[in-house]
Amino acid sequence: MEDVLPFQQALASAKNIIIVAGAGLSAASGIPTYRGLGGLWLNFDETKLAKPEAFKEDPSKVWQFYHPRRQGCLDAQPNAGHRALATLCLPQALARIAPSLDPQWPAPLLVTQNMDALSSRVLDSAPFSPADKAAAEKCIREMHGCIFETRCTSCRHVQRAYTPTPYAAALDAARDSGELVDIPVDQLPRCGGPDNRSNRQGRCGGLLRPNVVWFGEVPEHMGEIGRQMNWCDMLLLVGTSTTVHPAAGFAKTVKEHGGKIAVFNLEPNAHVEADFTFVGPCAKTLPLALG
Ligand code: BV8
Ligand code: ZN
Repeated sequence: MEDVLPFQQALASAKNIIIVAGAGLSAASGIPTYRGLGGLWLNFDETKLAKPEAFKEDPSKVWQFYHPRRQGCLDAQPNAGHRALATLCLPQALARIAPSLDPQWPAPLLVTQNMDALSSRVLDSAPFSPADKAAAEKCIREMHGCIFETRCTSCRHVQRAYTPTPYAAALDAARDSGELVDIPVDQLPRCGGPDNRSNRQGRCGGLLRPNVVWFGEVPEHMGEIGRQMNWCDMLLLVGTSTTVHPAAGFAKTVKEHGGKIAVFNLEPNAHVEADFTFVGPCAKTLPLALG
């Protein structure tokens, strides 16, 4: 692994740090990445499923793509890479690792493309205290949404819960059949649950969708992220192929403003002019580099 000292010296003089994480960060937690070996998309065609038109046309099929993934994310545990990044968001760690941070911007922005919420869920266990959790959570931006959230296509009510897909009896049956089933739309997850046709629980009964950002949809927090990228002088790209926009363009913006780039990946990233490249599983390289 590349010598960490020059990177740590650059961190120590950085004023505005941003971390952009991708599926490689959660690989050690058992969640398949999208591209590359065993990539998720290899079995599904992203242009056919992860987009609003696909949901409009065949919500049953799109829900059958997300339902098992939500369970997979629920079963996954955060890894040492999530812990190392969360620690970097803590004031006490920053005082030691990055003492030159701009006081207006006291902590890194942890921008994750991942929908598994593992960068938040890692804060629910040791060594993090409730105060640590409160501090670190302020840094996290789930730019591609969260698989534990559903959004009602009628009233837009968003619900987040670290549970399996809600109101999913028909999805469970389809999954257990091992076949792709044409589930009638009124048996798909509905706003307020199956017994809510009469709006008894104050929810409308509308069709729910996974509250993730599909292709062609605007990612979350893009205004803030876009602005902060202009001030960023140290960008950490962790476990991302930088093939999905707009995240794919962040490194170029930082470079254009004279910032430095550190890549944490299983292989060097040909798309990025990195100043530091740590090749290896980021569950190992992050704790070593952020020491
Ligand atoms: C938008 C949720 C406009 C759904 C996802 C410009 C040019 C070309 C195309 C476009 C463009 N602008 C927009 C587009 C269209 C499109 C796009 O980029 N298409 C691509 C395919 C070309 N983008 C959009 O539509 C986006 N919307 O641009 O709106 C806009 C923008 C800004 C402001 C206003 C308006 C919306 C994109 C969101 C799509 N949703 N996911 C779902 O997952 O079901 S994308 C999906 O890919 C995931 O979110 C994932 O995170 C993301 C990126 O993939 P990675 O995370 O990088 O994962 P990948 O598997 O690719 O790579 C893993 C990496 O980790 C590899 O490098 C591997 O080597 C490494 N690795 C593996 N194991 C480890 C490891 N590294 C370290 N340790 C390990 N153990
Ligand atoms: Zn509703």
